[in-house]
Amino acid sequence: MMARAGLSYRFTHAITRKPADSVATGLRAVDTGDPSGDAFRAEHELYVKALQDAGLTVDVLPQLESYPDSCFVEDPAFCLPEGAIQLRPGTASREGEGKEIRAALDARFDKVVELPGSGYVDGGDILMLDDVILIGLSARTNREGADAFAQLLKEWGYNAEVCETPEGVLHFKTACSTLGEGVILATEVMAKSGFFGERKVVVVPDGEDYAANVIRVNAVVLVPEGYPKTLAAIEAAGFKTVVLPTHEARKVDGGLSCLSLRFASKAA
Ligand code: CIR
Repeated sequence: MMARAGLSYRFTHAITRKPADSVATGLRAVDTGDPSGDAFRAEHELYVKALQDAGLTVDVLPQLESYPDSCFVEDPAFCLPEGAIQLRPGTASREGEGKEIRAALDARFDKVVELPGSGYVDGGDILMLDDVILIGLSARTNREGADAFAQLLKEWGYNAEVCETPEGVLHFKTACSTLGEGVILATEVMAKSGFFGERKVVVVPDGEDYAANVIRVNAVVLVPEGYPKTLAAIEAAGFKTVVLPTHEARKVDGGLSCLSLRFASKAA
């Protein structure tokens, strides 16, 4: 079955959530200091403005103190023009975020379904390419969840493939992104994984792996601040960029993609 074109539509909307003060206790692999709620909210405002400047209507949900990582809205849901899927994040402190984001999905989509079964999928493990949606197994996304999600996507007319996120990488998309026009940005390890077949890959220069997580939003690619070699590589590949600070998000392993759910409304 051929997938519908995944990335050739214009995004019209995004859902975000203001970082809570409790983000200071957010999950992280390595402790490099606690993020500050105030500083994170200031960076978040710039992020929301960049999405608006790219032409999106942005819903900013209120901060949710009971879920320290809840500003990373990419993980509890996945959005397609046909509808949204409420996911089940695969770590105890975040599992309930699916229910928390449900009302925001219902407000924007006629069709919202919950991930079938009892497996786990984090949205950060889902990479949408033009002809296939890749689902990375990780410490957060298990086989049961990935298979159930792939089956659901197939029922909606999309090609889906399950692959292994490389060892030590939090989410599949921590190490790769789509730049648009069929081009992928990936760390060297991810680029060598074989997941991308013959597709064109821009490899993230040495020492800048964090910058593998960028987002293409309509005419521009949003790139994290502080990664000049990656920025130059993306621009050399012909993409227009906007640089944004992610210093607070980074302290709790967050990047640009995890801070929003981007989608095209059905009418667009
Ligand atoms: C977590 O560990 O779940 C958060 N501290 C960071 C989530 C980042 N999300 C993403 O990469 N999709």
